[in-house]
Amino acid sequence: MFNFIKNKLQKIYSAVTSKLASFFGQAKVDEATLKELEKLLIAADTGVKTTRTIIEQLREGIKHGSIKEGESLRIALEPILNDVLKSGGSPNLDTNVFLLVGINGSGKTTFASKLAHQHVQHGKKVLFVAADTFRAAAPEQLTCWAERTGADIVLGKPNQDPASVVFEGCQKFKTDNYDILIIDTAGRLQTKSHLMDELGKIGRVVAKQLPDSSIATLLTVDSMLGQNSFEQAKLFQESTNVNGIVLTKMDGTGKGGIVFAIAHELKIAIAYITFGEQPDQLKRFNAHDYVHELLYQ
Ligand SMILES: Nc1nc2c(ncn2[C@@H]2O[C@H](COP(=O)(O)OP(=O)(O)O)[C@@H](O)[C@H]2O)c(=O)[nH]1
Ligand SMILES: [Mg+2]
Repeated sequence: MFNFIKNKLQKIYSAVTSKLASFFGQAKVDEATLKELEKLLIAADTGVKTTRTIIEQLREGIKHGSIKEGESLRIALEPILNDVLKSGGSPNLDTNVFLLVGINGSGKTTFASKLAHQHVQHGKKVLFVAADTFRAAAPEQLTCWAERTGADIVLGKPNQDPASVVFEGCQKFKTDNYDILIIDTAGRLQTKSHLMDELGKIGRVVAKQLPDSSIATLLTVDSMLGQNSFEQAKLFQESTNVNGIVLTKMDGTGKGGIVFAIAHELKIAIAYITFGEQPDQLKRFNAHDYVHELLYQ
């Protein structure tokens, strides 16, 4: 299974790493090299701002003589990239309540089921709350996942106030002694104030009903949207206290740079990455491993 996951992730790295390798083989690294590297990073979705930060530090390295040839460029890049990822902080995922937010289609429900699968595998009793009462097909989708993963589910009625479904979910969580609660929400974005109202209400219900629980609010971001996903992510960030990002569909993008742009520009840590539609295609994001794979694979 590990190899399978590794092969899938390989695709994420390959487009960038094979190009990076040609830089690391160079006998001399100068301003022209940095210009080329800058282009590569931007093309890999690293974002203009984040790329500038990285290139600026490399330029200093050349100036001070610590970067002369390809291998020293590689050695210099590792701590620089690690620092970029560190700017997002590190999320506390040792929690028992997960509130999933993000726009429609970003992968909330799929992630919910993967997270449930992981916890069920570890012997936990998992309850889903289908608080997306807006989309007719949403409860069916989650019910189907609940059956596949062995989790239980609390369903809302069509157009029921999502916060009241969450209330029912919290009650069941307490009375039936569940270990993990996963709340799947709708991703409607008509207006910012509507989003804030809805998420605020849900958050207050959870905080009031489960005062002793630790809650992680995770924002799903579709990695295939590249920089376009940032504005949406910012809107959620302003509407609710996001603890971590779930970067979804990493199997669909050959552009591994997006993780740096997210951490650096949104200042939110990446908690998980997902790379397919199967229940086990989910990985806790490890910054050091990610950087190491990019540079040394
Ligand atoms: N390739 C790929 N597709 C994914 C991944 N995660 C979700 N999807 C697909 O993206 C679509 C939207 O996902 P869904 O979980 O329904 O998004 P939601 O609207 O935020 O709940 C579905 O067709 C999923 O199968 C992933 O990691 N990789
Ligand atoms: Mg959904």
